[in-house]
Amino acid sequence: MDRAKDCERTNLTPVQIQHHECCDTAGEESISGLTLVIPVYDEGVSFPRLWSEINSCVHSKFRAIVVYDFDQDNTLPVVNDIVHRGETRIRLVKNRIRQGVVGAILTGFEQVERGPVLVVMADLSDDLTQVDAMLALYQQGYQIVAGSRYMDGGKIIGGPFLKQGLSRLAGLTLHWFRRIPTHDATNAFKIYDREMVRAFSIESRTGFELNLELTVKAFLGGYRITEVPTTWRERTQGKSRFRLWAWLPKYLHWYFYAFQRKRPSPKTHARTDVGQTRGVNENARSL
Ligand SMILES: Nc1nc2c(ncn2[C@@H]2O[C@H](COP(=O)(O)OP(=O)(O)OP(=O)(O)O)[C@@H](O)[C@H]2O)c(=O)[nH]1
Ligand SMILES: [Mg+2]
Repeated sequence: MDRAKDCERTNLTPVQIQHHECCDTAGEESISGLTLVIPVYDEGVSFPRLWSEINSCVHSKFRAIVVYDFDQDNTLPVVNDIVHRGETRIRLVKNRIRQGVVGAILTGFEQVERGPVLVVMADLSDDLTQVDAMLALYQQGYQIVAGSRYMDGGKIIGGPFLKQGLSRLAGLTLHWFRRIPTHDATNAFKIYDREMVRAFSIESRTGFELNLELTVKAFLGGYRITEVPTTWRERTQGKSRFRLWAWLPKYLHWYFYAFQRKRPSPKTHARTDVGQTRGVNENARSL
């Protein structure tokens, strides 16, 4: 399945599109534009197709920050090649927090002053056809817009049975029994409001439980969360670095953490860039 083909576009080629739509330079802070944070670990084979899908599917103004851990990573020459061909919206940044995907994602967040940040996996798993719709919801005032595999219209193609089963179970039970406003709290593919993330003291250190931590803290803090249906597909190239058994206790920690009392309190929750949300959640506080 090639998502680039799914995305309706004009008859521009990706290269033409880059020049046609380009507005931000990657080196500048974008106040309102979307920033894609893409952690990579040897994704050189997948990256050209990822970039082509981004160009075909994302019609909104964006810039991309690709975060790598080590200088020999085979994604680097591929991204450098894209840059040398004149692309100004993409930037390579070395993980400066801690080896591993959490440090990489947080390094990406650090590059952004404010506005929407979308975490995108480089393994072609995420549904880029939904990015514009997700951004539209962010602009309506949601601080998390989750890609959701487990709501009506969402889908999973492939992937290990046990991992998907646990993730579905967690997402659905958090929605049904805790009323978290997404069916897919564990999904990495989410837009986060940068200022909201800054209000949290992040405890995840190594694994993808970071997604659950951020969602649970946002929920408990009274931030606005919504979701759009997305299709997730298993990677066909490269190697998964997901460590189910090592990370499971951390997932469980954040799962049960969600059942504590909500603690909204002042100040942190009003998005100052969206008139309609200004003043909402005035009782929120940092978690
Ligand atoms: N910088 C950095 N990126 C990483 C690291 N581990 C994984 N990534 C990237 O994070 C994204 C997701 O990694 P995967 O290993 O596929 O993990 P996953 O998507 O949760 O797991 P699967 O469902 O098995 O595919 C990919 O873009 C990886 O290249 C890491 O240690 N450092
Ligand atoms: Mg993956």
